[in-house]
Amino acid sequence: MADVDAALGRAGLRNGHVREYVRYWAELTGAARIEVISVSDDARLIGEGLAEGEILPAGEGRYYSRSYVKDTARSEERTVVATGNPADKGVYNNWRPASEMRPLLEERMRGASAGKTMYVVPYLMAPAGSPLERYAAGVELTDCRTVALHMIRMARVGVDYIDSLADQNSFVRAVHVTGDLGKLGQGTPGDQRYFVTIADERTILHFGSSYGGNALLGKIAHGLRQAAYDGWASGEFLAEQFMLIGITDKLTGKRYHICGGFPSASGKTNLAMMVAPGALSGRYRVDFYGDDIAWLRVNPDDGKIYAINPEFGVFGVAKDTSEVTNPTALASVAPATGTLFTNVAYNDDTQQVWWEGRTPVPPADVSGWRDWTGTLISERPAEDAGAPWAHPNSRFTTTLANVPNLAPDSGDPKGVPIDAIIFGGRARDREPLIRAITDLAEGVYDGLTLGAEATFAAEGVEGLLRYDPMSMRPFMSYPEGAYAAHWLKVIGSAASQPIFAHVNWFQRDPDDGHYLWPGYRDNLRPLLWLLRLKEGEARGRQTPVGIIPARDELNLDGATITPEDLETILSINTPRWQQEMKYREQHLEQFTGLPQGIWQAHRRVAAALDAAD
Ligand code: OXD
Ligand code: MN
Repeated sequence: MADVDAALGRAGLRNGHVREYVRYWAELTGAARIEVISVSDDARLIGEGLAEGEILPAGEGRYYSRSYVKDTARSEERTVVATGNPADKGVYNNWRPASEMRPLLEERMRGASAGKTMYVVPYLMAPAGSPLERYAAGVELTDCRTVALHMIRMARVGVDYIDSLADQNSFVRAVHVTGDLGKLGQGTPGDQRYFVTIADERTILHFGSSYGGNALLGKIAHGLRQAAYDGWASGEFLAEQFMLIGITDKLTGKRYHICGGFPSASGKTNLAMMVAPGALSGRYRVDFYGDDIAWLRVNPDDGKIYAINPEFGVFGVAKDTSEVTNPTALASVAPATGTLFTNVAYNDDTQQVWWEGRTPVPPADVSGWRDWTGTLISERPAEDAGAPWAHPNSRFTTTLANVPNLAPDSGDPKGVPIDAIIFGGRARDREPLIRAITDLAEGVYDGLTLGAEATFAAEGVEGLLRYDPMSMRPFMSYPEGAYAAHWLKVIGSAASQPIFAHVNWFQRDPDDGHYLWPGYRDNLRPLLWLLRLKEGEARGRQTPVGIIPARDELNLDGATITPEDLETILSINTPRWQQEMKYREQHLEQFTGLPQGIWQAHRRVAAALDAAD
């Protein structure tokens, strides 16, 4: 049995509530040793991980790890939000009673860390001094060293964050136990894994994975699920899966901030790390604040909405990251950045890493290269010859400080004022390049009906989206009707209202399938139009689904797009929209207690489409 008090004492951890919490879980999980982690432990932990073979060197100051083959992604089916109140059940939160889940998780975790070290990781999911600091502190207990290394990159980690709490008991208790990964029946009816947020007890219990999305508990479980619940319960803030950027007009000196949600694989990280296209870079600069989470509150002093990125790093998808799609990301994972790569391809001889899309074709000389499962490329069986070298969900983990265009004020505890909130799906038709929405209920309605084309087309329901409200479907922690009402209340209380917009970079030509809009850096152009519209410097064209740019209002200097393609992405296909409205109605009908304002917005848009027909 670990000597908990001695370990906590050595680390100078005085918070009595934390000490009691660590003692309880150390005993239950049977951990052999306790180690309290601060950021200053990084080099030592890296050295130990290398010595144990848990991580491999990936060139100067970069590291590589492979996860268990059946443990490479989040599992939505095994993820549960539990509370003591059945009224907290929503459509997407997989609600279960806390009284059922806690004993279940304790049973799975009992003795499951025997012989292992339990790392105590005190962390803060906010810049220190933030007005939301009391929701940001947590202590992750993990029996996996690589998870501790990731946490050091993704959160502010150190004992002081937890010892200096005004309310010593106001921290999230976040317990991660890996379990015996080879015996958990991942994806089978006997699946042993459970990823549970007991939201009204501010306790997270994750068992059965060491993949980041399941195991870095500060990020998704705390930063999104728990924080969304806290924001609702306190009435104080919103926690959303949003990117956050700043745009500076160097000519006028004005600075703007935009945040927004995009379902997976809709280009959120690329947008967050965007640099201005060459022809516009003399005038505009884009600054990065965050690519995945924003917490939003209204500052009572000036009535503006302020956003912070609670994270300290980026846990980005490697696939398709290249000099063309995201040069900023590549610079952020350059040598000497301390980056951890997971499940990309790795070369034993050269310590290089590679993933699909990094270069147009894989390295020609395959010697030394292993795929993400650890199999030598040269020895893969013939039937696997075309299989990807990297896992599609392979990742890079790097700190914000490594992002070259990190905003100079990114650590400002009060956050930055928000001018616009955008939602972006992935739609091959119907959705124009951008449509602006000036009414709050209509903006929230648009977020609730956000979606991306998924496999539905293959299943025969052509044009039906996989709806992903506000891009929060996997992270919803309370009922959707209350979620919409909370949005209306929080944003509605701001004296200075943001403009909303829906964007779509993915329209295609129905005949040859080419993308109509060049995307990537050029995505700045519609955002500049949106800001000009808000400033009253552009008027756009009102349509039933929002205001779209008049053709001559988009700054297209240096852009390559044909007049025909431009025409298509700046027009509204009324019959397709009318079809979409029927799907939306079914989608919204699932949500009990949806505010009347949202239904009114839906009916207004439907009636305007019918009138335009
Ligand atoms: C996610 C992530 O799964 O950010 O959304 O990792
Ligand atoms: Mn995410």
